[in-house]
Amino acid sequence: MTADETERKVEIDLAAFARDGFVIVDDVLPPALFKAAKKACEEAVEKGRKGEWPHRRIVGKAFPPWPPSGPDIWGIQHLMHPDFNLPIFKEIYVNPTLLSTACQILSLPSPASLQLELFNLLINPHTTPFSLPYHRDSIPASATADEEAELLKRPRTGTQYNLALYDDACLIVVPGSHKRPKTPEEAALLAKDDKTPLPDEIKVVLKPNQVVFYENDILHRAEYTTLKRVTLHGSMGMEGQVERAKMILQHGVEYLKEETFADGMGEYGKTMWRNLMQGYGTSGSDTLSGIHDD
Ligand SMILES: O=C(O)CCC(=O)C(=O)O
Repeated sequence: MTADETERKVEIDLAAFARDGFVIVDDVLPPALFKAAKKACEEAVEKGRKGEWPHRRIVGKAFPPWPPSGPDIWGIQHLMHPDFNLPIFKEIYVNPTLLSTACQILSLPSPASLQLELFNLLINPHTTPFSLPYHRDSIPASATADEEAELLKRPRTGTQYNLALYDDACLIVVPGSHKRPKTPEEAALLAKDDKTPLPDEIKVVLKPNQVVFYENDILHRAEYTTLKRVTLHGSMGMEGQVERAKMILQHGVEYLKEETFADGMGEYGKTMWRNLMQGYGTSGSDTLSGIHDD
């Protein structure tokens, strides 16, 4: 039996996901893999902090592209890059609990209908607290309420998650805001200060080895203190999402196109990689995407 046939059955609360825009799942990685993930992340963080790895989220900038250097870092990009030399991240990416949760959210019969996407690490800045403004990942802050309402009707094409290896309370969301435009009160508050607390916002509090899957167009922000944070951040799409595939593969990700990329990722991983490459190779589509290429 291969690793990807040993699917852990986690029934997520889909009604809560639809209502709130996020869902938390416990005990994601088996104990040995969880331990190994922490060790690999220590190495990853060291490479990132020392500047031995150039693909980093730089403090002071919320969204890509990030400059090559800056005062501090809040994330490390492209964990599955062969030059990063930590192949365990590929094993984690195809963890059965993560894949089966994504399938339930996307109403897919099996991980063979998923598209491989990106895998990054979110960490605490070590000297310079930082925060992200309120945003929706695929709708500009400048959109009017009518534009937001229209864009929020698009069918879901993928999903994303934060998998905490240590306690994490950085992500802040307004539950239910993935289904509606900003209220006039929210719009007025954010026009004055895009990092201001909004009514009904909550901190998404994760214990080690808990994952939150969330709608990328939920109104969300984040606050990063210097308290330890080591949280894996991944996304997966639906097979055939050509625009998502193109957005992912457009800049600086030649490594993903290598024939051998999915070696060691099991049958599902290989299929997910092929789905991504087929999507990328397809020209022209009116499919709507819905992610920034983070
Ligand atoms: O740090 C987080 O949990 C949120 C990150 C985020 O909002 C983003 O990358 O768009």
